[in-house]
Amino acid sequence: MNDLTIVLPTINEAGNIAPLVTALKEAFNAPVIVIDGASTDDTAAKAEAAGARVMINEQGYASSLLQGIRDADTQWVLVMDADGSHTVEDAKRLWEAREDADLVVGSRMTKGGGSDGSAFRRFLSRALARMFKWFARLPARDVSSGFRLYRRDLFTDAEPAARFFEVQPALLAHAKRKNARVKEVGIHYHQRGEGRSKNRVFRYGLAFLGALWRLRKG
Ligand SMILES: Nc1nc2c(ncn2[C@@H]2O[C@H](COP(=O)(O)OP(=O)(O)O)[C@@H](O)[C@H]2O)c(=O)[nH]1
Ligand SMILES: [Mg+2]
Repeated sequence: MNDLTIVLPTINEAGNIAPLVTALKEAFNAPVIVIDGASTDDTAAKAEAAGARVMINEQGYASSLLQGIRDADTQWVLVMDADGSHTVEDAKRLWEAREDADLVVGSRMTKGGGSDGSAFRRFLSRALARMFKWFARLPARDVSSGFRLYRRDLFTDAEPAARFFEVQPALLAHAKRKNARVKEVGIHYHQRGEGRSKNRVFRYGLAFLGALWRLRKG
């Protein structure tokens, strides 16, 4: 399976990263790149010891994700969270769904998908999905999911005006502009393992609304 690179954006995931890298290497026999936002714990050392290549990017989540896609040299790039929310089993299901697709979105909101997130987080992601559906008509329902398999050559020129997690709907808009074939596959979103979420509802909520405004009726 040499046409795949796995990209894991991280900040302070020392308690989660090593077993994930090990399990991914075992399951896929593919290079794993950790794009680290200058963790203050030993995420980088643990990732390297487990067999990942580590790159530092302090420009935020969006820049890290795009760097991962650009720096890979394989046909496919799988991006997932490194905190235990996304599982290797679901990663395999995304990989198996790639035929006839340019982008496979791991979705909490299609058949077989679900989430253990707090009721508040579930409400927020559903509200976002609904708003983007009505105002931006993106090609997937779960617009904020960060669990995705990208056909790399369609995304190397993406330059979304995004810094944080709102890069997710912005990349769906890019896929739409490119007439990419988008598939949604049900995944289960688990509570994170160790450590704390970097997501801040107010700050990132505003960023999502800004993205919605830019993508309206796109
Ligand atoms: N490189 C990088 N990774 C990030 C950044 N913010 C979050 N991450 C990683 O992105 C993934 C999702 O972030 P997380 O904090 O769990 O957000 P949540 O899942 O929405 O609560 C995790 O693997 C984080 O370590 C960032 O600014 N830069
Ligand atoms: Mg998380």
